[in-house]
Amino acid sequence: FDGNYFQLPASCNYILTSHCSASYEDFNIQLRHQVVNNEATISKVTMKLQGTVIELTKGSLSVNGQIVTLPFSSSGVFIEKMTSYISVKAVLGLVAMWNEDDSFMVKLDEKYKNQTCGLCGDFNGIQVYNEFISDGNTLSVSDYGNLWKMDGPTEVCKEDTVPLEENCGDENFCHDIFSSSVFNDCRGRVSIDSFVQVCMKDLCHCNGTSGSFCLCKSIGEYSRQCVHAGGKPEEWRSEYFCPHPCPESMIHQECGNPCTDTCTNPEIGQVCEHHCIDGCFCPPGTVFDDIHNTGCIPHSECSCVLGGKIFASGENYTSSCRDCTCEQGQWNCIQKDCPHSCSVEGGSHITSYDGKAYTFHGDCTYVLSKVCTSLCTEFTVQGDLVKCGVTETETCLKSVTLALLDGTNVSPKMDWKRKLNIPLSISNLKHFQTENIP
Ligand SMILES: [Ca+2]
Repeated sequence: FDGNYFQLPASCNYILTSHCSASYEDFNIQLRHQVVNNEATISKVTMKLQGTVIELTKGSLSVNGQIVTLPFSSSGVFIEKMTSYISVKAVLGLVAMWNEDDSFMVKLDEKYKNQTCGLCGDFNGIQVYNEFISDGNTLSVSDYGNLWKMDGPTEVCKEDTVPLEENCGDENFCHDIFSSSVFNDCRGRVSIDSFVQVCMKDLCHCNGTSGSFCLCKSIGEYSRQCVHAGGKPEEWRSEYFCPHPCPESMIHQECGNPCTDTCTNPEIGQVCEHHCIDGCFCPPGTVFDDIHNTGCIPHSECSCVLGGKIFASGENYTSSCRDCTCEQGQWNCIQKDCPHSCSVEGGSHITSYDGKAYTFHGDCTYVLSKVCTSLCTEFTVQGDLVKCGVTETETCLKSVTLALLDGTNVSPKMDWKRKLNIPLSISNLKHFQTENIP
């Protein structure tokens, strides 16, 4: 938290940070290192956030022992997958991000200043106090690491015996790397001193070659810290220098928008509240195809989904009420004239034009339907509901009256059944006795 950069090459489980100066521990974050194919990675992160236990491993996530899928939200904890990172937010004032590989970041609210311990230090604003210099004593990195090692119940983890204090590189060479013009915007935001020290140690692992490989992790971390401090490093990776592989159709960026525009959410990047992050992103002008999950495509090629079926861009579907075309992942619809019906059944069961069914026991003449929007009423349908049994709830539709504006005859033999369909094509004023209505 205080800006010190150091290197701890070990495959143990460590307390990264915990809330240790209060009687109740708001948070405790532990992470386990692992070396896979000579590459250091983080294999597991365990977070206790106000009693909620979150366990993150590559490709799997559990909360209080239950496997969950993302996005997840419960008990003041919100976990989501963003471009290249899994983000865990806790209302207590903590945001953590893991790239499911070698980078884990935790950002704490100011209220925890001077109240934390673990590898991240005491958050007192002073770089080496009380981490590597405490009560007048100086601690080596491995001593400091040992302080925060947390073995599992049946585990005795030994740190690798790498000569931590050895320097192999030239200080000026390392200084030049972090002072390079691609990091101009980082100057004054992140101190390069501790990065230069680690760089000199890194060079012990370069096997005397001029290859840049052994420095990529440190330069990558400097770049991330710069972004975290509000800077914008230029793209310093290339095909030949610390290349960062990305899935096909994606590109690597040091400072990209973590909220990915997708086919179903094409403008989320514009309302993103997170600062930029490094990782693989869709190139400008494209969005992530979250329908086929195949990569980045131009927005115009996005498919649409309806009732679980996928429609390609430009495909149509037609229903009784509208004609729709899939355009840029959205349905563009033209409304059609669309007949709906309203019915009275059994003398008391009414179903409205919009499908709402209800029961009403009347004993009077009622307006079943009329035009309300124009001054001249084009039609009115009235129904006489009367009691027709021994109990209050036995009612019948005794007669229906259709009142229209002009005087064309309507056949009384017209099959009314129990439904009246609109729009009506008759224009008349007529009264029916509804013998044929039960
Ligand atoms: Ca400190």
